[in-house]
Amino acid sequence: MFRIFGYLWRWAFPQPWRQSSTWDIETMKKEVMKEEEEKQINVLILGPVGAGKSSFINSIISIVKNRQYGMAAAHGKFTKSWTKTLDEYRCRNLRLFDCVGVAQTEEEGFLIDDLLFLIKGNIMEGYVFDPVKSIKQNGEEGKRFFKDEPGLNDQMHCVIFIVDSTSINSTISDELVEKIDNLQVKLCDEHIPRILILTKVDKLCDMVANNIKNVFRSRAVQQIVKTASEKFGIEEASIHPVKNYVDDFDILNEMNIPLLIALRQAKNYAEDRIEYFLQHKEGQ
Ligand SMILES: Nc1nc2c(ncn2[C@@H]2O[C@H](COP(=O)(O)OP(=O)(O)O)[C@@H](O)[C@H]2O)c(=O)[nH]1
Ligand SMILES: [Mg+2]
Repeated sequence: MFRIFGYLWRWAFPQPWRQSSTWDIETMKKEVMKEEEEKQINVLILGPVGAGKSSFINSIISIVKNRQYGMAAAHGKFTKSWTKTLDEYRCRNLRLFDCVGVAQTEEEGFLIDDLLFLIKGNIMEGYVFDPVKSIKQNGEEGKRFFKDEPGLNDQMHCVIFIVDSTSINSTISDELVEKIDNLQVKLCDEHIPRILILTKVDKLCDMVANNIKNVFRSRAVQQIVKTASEKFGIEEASIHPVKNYVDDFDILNEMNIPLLIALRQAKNYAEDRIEYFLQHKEGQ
């Protein structure tokens, strides 16, 4: 009898598969968005069209402003790349770069070489990316926009891959997985950290749709994180399930926490990267 009751209890109230250190929003906000910070942090947000990149940027800025923000327009109906090149959004000391870069098909998106140059800070603002020719093969135009010795502020300090969680088991293309794979190898060589954000977890299971607080209790979300980890070769601890602000009117603590947990890791990794770069440079 008790055993059945215990089973039902665990079924109704599953233990969290990931312990989040706190659901206390003020502590989280202070940790992630320190007002006094001056060091500039550049984060490149990469992912296919429709993955939720613009919505993620809107969500982060909404949390900081404590009201809805919609400048990083989320164009749900467009299937082709809207963010043709690179859009920059500033949020305190954080610069978030919205970039399609990796796409579902081989023809779309950027060339891996160009992406790497962009991440290392070699490509100057205003350059129009060519889908078939890398900047190095782009003659005079390429030379004009190529910076040989980029400084710390020109570089991306962390890369966030954004993928729609509902695509993991179905529509995600081999090309996209391969492109992210190839890029990861290069990022690793360059000591540039990366994390993966899985959006739209509200569409994965009703328990999360009803209450985002269940995100770390949902077995469906846990399973998707595991599958994504295997698919992309990214450790589970660097994969973050989130629900973006899309049709939500109010800014809510429980919505903010998973988003801030993801951003906190990106910022921490970015700071580690900056430290590494400075130490490495001094050692030269
Ligand atoms: N349900 C749900 N929809 C989302 C979420 N994030 C984005 N979307 C929707 O997915 C579509 C594409 O989002 P968008 O941010 O434009 O993707 P982008 O092309 O990567 O910038 C839009 O219709 C968004 O409203 C999410 O977490 N949950
Ligand atoms: Mg977009």
